[in-house]
Amino acid sequence: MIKREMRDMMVNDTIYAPATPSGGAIAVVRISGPDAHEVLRRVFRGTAELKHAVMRHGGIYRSGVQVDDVMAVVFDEPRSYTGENMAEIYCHGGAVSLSGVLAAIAESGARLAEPGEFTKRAFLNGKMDLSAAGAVMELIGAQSAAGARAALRQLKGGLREKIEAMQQLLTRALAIIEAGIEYPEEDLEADIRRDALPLLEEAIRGIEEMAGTFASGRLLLHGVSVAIVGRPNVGKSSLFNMLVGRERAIVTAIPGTTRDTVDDCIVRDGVLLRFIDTAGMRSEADEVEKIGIERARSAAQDADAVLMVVDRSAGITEEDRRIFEALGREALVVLNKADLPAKTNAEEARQAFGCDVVEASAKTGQGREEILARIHVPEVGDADDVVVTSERHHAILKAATDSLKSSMDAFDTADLDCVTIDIKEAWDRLGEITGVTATEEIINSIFDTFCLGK
Ligand SMILES: Nc1nc2c(ncn2[C@@H]2O[C@H](COP(=O)(O)OP(=O)(O)OP(=O)(O)O)[C@@H](O)[C@H]2O)c(=O)[nH]1
Ligand SMILES: [Mg+2]
Repeated sequence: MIKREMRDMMVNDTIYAPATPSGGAIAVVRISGPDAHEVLRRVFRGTAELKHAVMRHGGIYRSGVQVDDVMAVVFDEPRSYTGENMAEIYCHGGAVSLSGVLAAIAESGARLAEPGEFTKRAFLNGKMDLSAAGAVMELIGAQSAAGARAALRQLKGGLREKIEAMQQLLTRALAIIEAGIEYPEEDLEADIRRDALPLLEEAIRGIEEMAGTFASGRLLLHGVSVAIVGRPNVGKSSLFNMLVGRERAIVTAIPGTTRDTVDDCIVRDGVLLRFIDTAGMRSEADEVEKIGIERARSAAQDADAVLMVVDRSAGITEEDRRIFEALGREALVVLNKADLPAKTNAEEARQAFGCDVVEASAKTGQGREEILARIHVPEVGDADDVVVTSERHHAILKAATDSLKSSMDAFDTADLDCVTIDIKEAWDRLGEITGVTATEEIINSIFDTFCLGK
């Protein structure tokens, strides 16, 4: 309903946008809307007639002057990304030629698209459901192969299929219960229970299972964050550089070098690991350093894993113990500077902290593999399964489960009207994932996060 209203509002204009980041050899400009082919014809003179999905060579002209030599293609509605008439121009990526092409298009009756407007139109025209549309951005932003695979799964409609299967169970349960409401005199209550409850139970199980994949999904897409903490000068930044494989953070012999958190990623076994270097923690710090220490603390709280760095050549100090206690969570203790004479050892550290310990040297690279292997990566499900990757979807699944549980409770009070209200509520919540029941506000908020030209 909402979808149709939104579509009616936007069908009448034709939009355009560059679809590629600036600075490349080739830039792709997209045009979509009822006049897309017309707009292209006004600016393009090709060697042959434009035809659905056939690439043509030609020039783009602005006020009679050629601004670029390009390839162009048109797509007939509904056989296009957006479901509307579309055109794409593959022009040179130089700033001057590209802006000439864009100006020519703008002068021919198209308006610059808003971020995400192409995909929004694809959604409104029924080319993809809302979960697939959201996955487009996740795919573009994915930083690991596994994350990209998870997004691609959703793009192909994997999540929609599961949601629709759950909604079907609820529809069947509703039909049974509503029949009972219509014929109250027949005293069908026992039958209704027998037939409807298993459907609700199955739906709850299915939805909870989906919600349970969020831990994996979050990991696949956003990776595992690993905060590196410890007192000043123990070699946190050196270790950080050693782990990410480049000189990213500043290292000096002066305690208090790192003042703000710095992060960088690597991909290991298909999973993204995001390391966060932090300011050394100490009590007598100046104003700036204090802020840095506060950030270090919150990074350590929020991270999926913590590396607590101790200078093996200095031994375990009171300050190390205090920092560890303040962490209040498990960490992998790294005894750094293993290339220097030792003042402590792994056994002693294990006893002092009660944690897993690795001896390493940021200077020689010793211990890198061991650290990476011991970072606890929570069990990641098979990336080829459908996994929930979005916080919003996770919250919706939780809310739907709650509604269904309360519908089961309402059964006990034998108030069938209440039961159906809760089931309908759950059905609607699920529909917010695929978009059938999403409000205009929800739809807009999703596309607002998109990049231009997508
Ligand atoms: N020999 C040796 N020196 C190291 C090693 N790791 C770091 N260092 C030295 O220790 C000093 C401090 O290193 P940083 O990496 O800046 O230490 P940090 O923990 O980040 O220090 P802050 O940012 O001040 O908290 C530098 O002089 C490094 O060269 C190591 O494994 N072996
Ligand atoms: Mg540092």
